[in-house]
Amino acid sequence: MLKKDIKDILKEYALRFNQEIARYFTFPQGDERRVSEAMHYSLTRGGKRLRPFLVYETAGLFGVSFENSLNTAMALEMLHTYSLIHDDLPAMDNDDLRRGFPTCHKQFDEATAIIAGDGLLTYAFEIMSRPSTVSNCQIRCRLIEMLANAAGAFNGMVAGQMLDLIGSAYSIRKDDQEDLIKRIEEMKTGRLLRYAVEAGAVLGGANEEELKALINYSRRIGIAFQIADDILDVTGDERTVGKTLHKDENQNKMTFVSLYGLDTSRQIAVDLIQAAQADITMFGPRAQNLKDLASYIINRNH
Ligand code: GRG
Repeated sequence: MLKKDIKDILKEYALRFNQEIARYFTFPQGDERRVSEAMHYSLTRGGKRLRPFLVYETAGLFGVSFENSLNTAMALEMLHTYSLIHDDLPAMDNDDLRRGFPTCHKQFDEATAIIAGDGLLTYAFEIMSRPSTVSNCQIRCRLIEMLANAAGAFNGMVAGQMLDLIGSAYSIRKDDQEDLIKRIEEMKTGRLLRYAVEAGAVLGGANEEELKALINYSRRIGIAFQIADDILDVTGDERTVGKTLHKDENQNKMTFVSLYGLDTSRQIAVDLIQAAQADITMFGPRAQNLKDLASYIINRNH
């Protein structure tokens, strides 16, 4: 039988995932309905669903079903979507286009977009705290703490965003620039990708050795993902990527591409992906989708 392409496997998962979103929404009758609509708008306009897929595939290594990984996957996608809404705001990246559609503040208004982000962030934790996410309280608390840590201000996504906004990479020695860029990218983009894999492993009851291997895999794909994003910013097609491009260059942002150029950056990403694939050989053919996804991450066009 012909092997299915990872792009199609991801699309099929995204379709299934998208069909479940309605179950997570209620739209109040009063004027407050507007914020639910804005949350729903941003969650349902496009999105590759990479993070949910990573949760599903990693948990699947240990026999966890789609249904039993769905709450964790959904909460993570909501949290990711909040970060995109806030990142697009005029005070941050000031973007009009996200996932090929008007950004939340363009479709609604700025204040609504801010609280839609807040709403998605809060709802993510409500979903995680539900007994249906995982019946074992200890595992549930562990997953919630891990998510707060990955998204948070000390060593997580919010910290990465702060560093990125300060944009201090230009003011330091060249030798230290790569370290700083890696730190920003590991926190800003990497921590949620890592959470996806780690949460899947915890849901599946992975042992220490398995968890370590999966964390290594996720850290490497996290950096490669960001490098691919930086490359797309320079070489991509705006209609396909679905967001404004050349922003890094226009904002004079320090990235792997500005530091090393396109070819070396591509090579660094390829090496990372090969190492990530080697990290998970212990899982044998069951991890084929995770291996293929790693390659897809650097070969994607959006
Ligand atoms: C506002 C606290 C706060 C954080 C924002 C995630 C983030 C931090 C900013 C987004 C800026 C950005 C474009 C980062 C590059 C990596 C990234 C997260 C890309 C978007 O993820 P994809 O490609 O997007 O998985 P889809 O739309 O497919 O979900």
